[in-house]
Amino acid sequence: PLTWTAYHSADDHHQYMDFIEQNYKGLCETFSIGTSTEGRDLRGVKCGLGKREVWIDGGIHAREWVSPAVVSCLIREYSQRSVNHQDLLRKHTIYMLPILNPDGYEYTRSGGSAYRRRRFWRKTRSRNPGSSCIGADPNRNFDAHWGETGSSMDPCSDIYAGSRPFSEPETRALRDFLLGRVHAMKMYISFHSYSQMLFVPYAFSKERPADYKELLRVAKAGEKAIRRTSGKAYRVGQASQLLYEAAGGSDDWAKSKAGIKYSFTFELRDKGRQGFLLSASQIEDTCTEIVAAVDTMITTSAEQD
Ligand code: 0X9
Ligand code: ZN
Repeated sequence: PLTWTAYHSADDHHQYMDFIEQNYKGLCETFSIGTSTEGRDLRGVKCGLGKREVWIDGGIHAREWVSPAVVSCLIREYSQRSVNHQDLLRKHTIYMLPILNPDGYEYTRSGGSAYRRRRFWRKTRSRNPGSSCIGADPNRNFDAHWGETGSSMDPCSDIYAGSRPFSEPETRALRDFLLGRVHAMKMYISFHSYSQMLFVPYAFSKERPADYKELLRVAKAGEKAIRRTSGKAYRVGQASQLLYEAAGGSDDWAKSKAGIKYSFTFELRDKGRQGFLLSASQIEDTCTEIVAAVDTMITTSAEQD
């Protein structure tokens, strides 16, 4: 059903996940955390039998197409792998949700005469009372220094934080799911694009968590695995240092509010040549380097807790 030489619809992703569940009974199953504003299922696949849990999401921002592609590729990887080398999946359970913002994603795919305007959509597709502008930036909508740095209170802005923390059903669904599993959840990874970076908290300011060095150690091990695998360079550090300060993000919330020790955000390929329009021919190689990074980050963090 899915291939990794093209970008696919949210429906295709759902069908692929159903297919995985039917074919890999016992080791992987689908799960749902809720529904989007337009009623789309927020569906993912969990693989593994372990007590130590890892969360992976993609598609928070609509136009960052390589992100859902890589997360569905991770589903392929971990579902196939569980047959042979089961070690990682005996100790861990990995939750993978490819498209957290399916309404936005489908909007960017809806093309037509408004192609350019739609293809570069970033936000959700919720209505804003009193404004004709649509949507909020899901990665400014989490309750972690909400509305402070790097976000806007203007519903027409691309970085609109929303009318209140968790105003969006998509971010609420993620919040409720993760809060229900905090006892076991050890790692949070979110995939964005582009610029080839790997962030450790915090992003809202240059403040660092007490265990910053440990998180940096794990991130650097991930970065090294990428370099070994594809030769690609990813910069490692705080988003507030490497990119800009921005509050209300999922990574900061996972770390500071949900108490998930290891929290990371990836910016996938490339460094700007194609940007959001990354050629689908790069999905497979991006996936390969990210599998190496995720494997390494999971195993190298497990030594610590
Ligand atoms: O601004 C963002 O949300 C991310 N960059 S993107 O170009 N994909 O929009 C960076 C996220 C870093 N983490 C936080 N800002 N919390
Ligand atoms: Zn993004």
